[in-house]
Amino acid sequence: MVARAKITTLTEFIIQRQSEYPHAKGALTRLLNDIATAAKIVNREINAAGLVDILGTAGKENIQGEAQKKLDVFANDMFITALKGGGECCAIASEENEKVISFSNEFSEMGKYVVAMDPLDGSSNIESNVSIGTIFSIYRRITEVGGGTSEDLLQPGVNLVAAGYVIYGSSTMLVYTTGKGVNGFTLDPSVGIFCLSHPDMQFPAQSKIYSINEGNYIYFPEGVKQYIKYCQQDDVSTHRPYTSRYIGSLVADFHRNLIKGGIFLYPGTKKQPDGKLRLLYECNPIAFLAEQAGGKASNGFKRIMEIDPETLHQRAPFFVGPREMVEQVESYMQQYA
Ligand code: P6P
Repeated sequence: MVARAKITTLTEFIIQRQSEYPHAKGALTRLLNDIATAAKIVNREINAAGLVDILGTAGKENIQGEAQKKLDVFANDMFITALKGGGECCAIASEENEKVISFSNEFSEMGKYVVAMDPLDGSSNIESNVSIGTIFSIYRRITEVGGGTSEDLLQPGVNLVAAGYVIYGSSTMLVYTTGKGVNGFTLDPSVGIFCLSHPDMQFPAQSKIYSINEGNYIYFPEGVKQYIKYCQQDDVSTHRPYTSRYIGSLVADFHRNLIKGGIFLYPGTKKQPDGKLRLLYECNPIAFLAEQAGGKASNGFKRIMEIDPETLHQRAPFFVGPREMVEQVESYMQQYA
């Protein structure tokens, strides 16, 4: 009889880890499970999306008889519904909503947490079947009573309680941290359970990938241009020239870099001085994961997680990956500032 390796499910893992937080009463556990539940529903729709296109008339109306929703709106609705129904979250900031979504029903007002999320990042890639993702981050609320407000959400990344992403790719994975390392769970679609598949994720010791949209080269700051030249120099002792890899989907690019080793860069440009990525629900959660995996995240001059957000959707130049690679970019940015 071949002994079957013990599978640790996401729920078991969260509960096991909850015991490490003496003050925890299970609320964060339930909140993380609410997010995982919504992710499974979104995953099912994403996998079916292509079929709707291929089969034409199929999916003309979804099971509720509603017109097929755009996937990112569908994903947004799913996460909002799950978080509102779970009672642990009193407000959400979403890439899809201009203002804070405050839950002022008596059930959710008691929620101790708020969530900043990008429900379906990179959704423009869905028709080309490129991996896309959900990015989430969790803060403790600051206000005492009532539905959450923007005050609860406009917190620096250093205040994060938890952060993670779901990548909808060749397999669907949920990767998250609560500040005690990074762990990855792969969805077994046959039973709808996330199983621990990547314990204690760390950037590899040697990294040789750089990810940047070089189509914007002429608009990059000089420090970034110099760094790209550095990546392309021939120096065996530092594994250069590096390999260039860019998917154009933040979660997919970051996940590959975390597994294989590499830096992701989305700098500010002459056209967009603060870059494209949003501090609250793209940069901060990815930065938290990167730091917990032994890496670093910077805007070129300052630790991303120490930036005090002023508005919900503010952008930030973003350099994230192994510590030494990010520090190399920072040195060029500061030298050519
Ligand atoms: P560009 C996707 O639209 C996204 O928000 C991120 O997922 C991705 O990293 C970035 O934009 C890609 O932007 O300008 O290179 O197409």
